[in-house]
Amino acid sequence: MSVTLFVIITEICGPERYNLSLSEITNMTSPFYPSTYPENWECVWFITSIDDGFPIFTIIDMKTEETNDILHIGQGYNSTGETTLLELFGDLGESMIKFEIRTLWMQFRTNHRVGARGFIIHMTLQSEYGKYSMSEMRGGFRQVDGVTV
Ligand SMILES: [Ca+2]
Repeated sequence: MSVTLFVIITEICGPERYNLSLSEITNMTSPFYPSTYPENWECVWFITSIDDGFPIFTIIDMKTEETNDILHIGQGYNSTGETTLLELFGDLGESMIKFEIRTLWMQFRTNHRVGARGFIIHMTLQSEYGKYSMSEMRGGFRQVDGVTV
């Protein structure tokens, strides 16, 4: 006797595509936030700027397992390692990240066992690059290239 399980990934990860504009703030969260995200999971999202501006992400809250459950942010539409700009994980305070790049991908990948509540991020565009001053980030964070934190 066999049992088949059906999992609808898009419902758990939320929308796959987000359009950022100058006039709106878009909320993005990890699956089930603020409840624990699933283990051995992967979500991929694509972010496009529909107005002429620069993406700004404000991390309102983030807690993931250090070094194992990682939010990757990269340039363009191809979520591969060589386009990665940032890897975020751990316990981050409220932090702001600004990009000079108009199209971004995000991937949240978790491993087995230890989980946490995940993250909530406000995303929007600003008309001028460098308009805001940045807060300090704590927790785990690796910067690759071309991003101001
Ligand atoms: Ca984990």
